[in-house]
Amino acid sequence: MVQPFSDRLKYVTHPKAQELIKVILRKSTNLCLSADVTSSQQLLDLVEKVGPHICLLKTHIDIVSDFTPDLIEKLKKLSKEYDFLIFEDRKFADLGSTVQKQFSEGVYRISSWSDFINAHVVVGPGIIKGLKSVAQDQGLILIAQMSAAGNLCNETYTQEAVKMAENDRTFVCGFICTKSVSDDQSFLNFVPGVNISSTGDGLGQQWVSPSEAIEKGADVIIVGRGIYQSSEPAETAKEYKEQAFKAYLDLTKE
Ligand code: S5P
Repeated sequence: MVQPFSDRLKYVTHPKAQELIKVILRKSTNLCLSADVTSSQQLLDLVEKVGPHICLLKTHIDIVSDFTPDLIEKLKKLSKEYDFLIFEDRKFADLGSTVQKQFSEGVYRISSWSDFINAHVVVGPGIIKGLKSVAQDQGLILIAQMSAAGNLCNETYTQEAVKMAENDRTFVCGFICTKSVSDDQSFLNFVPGVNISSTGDGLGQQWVSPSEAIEKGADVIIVGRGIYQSSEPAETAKEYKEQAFKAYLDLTKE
């Protein structure tokens, strides 16, 4: 049974997840924009337009060809102005000792600016320990399922991901999944693979509608091309926001 966001605040313990729910309630949106564009200006222009409609901005910072640390400062400023959090979709997937460096060092210094990060669980719990050892105040999202056709996250894999999350509630705050993977109301479900006008991209991605994603257990829907490839990204984001939030309200209504 899905609980209203206001009730979820009683169960969700991670401070970043609590912060996210408060943003969702303040702005009446559970939409995350996946801003997969490849130049700083495109990214800033997109966020300027879509910022008012989202609770969360998801970045792939390593696809921005002209990245400089100044971009992060500008994104942080926009996140304050428009009231959203930032999730760097780095999908860490290596040994604890390697991810420590990937998370905190290198060009991107992800630990210095992200609110949320994610990781694959194929490596085992050492990855969680490694990331946690250099985290500042981030929430970790474990990839329990994937939206791509033919992916290898079977039920056993998914349940192992859930167990790893249960073993570290001070750091893990939710899952990337295609449907609800746990009855535990303290974890948030972030569901990618959402698009209103198409069901696939010919490269394995599988899309469902915002309401289907919510009915399957999404707390937050993640939308990329559906928004940034639109000729009117702000209008389109508003449409996704309204469809997803209405579906959530319908589902949680007494
Ligand atoms: O299983 C997944 C996990 C993720 S994080 N499937 C996904 O599509 N993603 C990400 O969500 C993917 O890397 C991309 O950034 C976004 C989906 O973009 P869209 O254009 O397909 O909506």
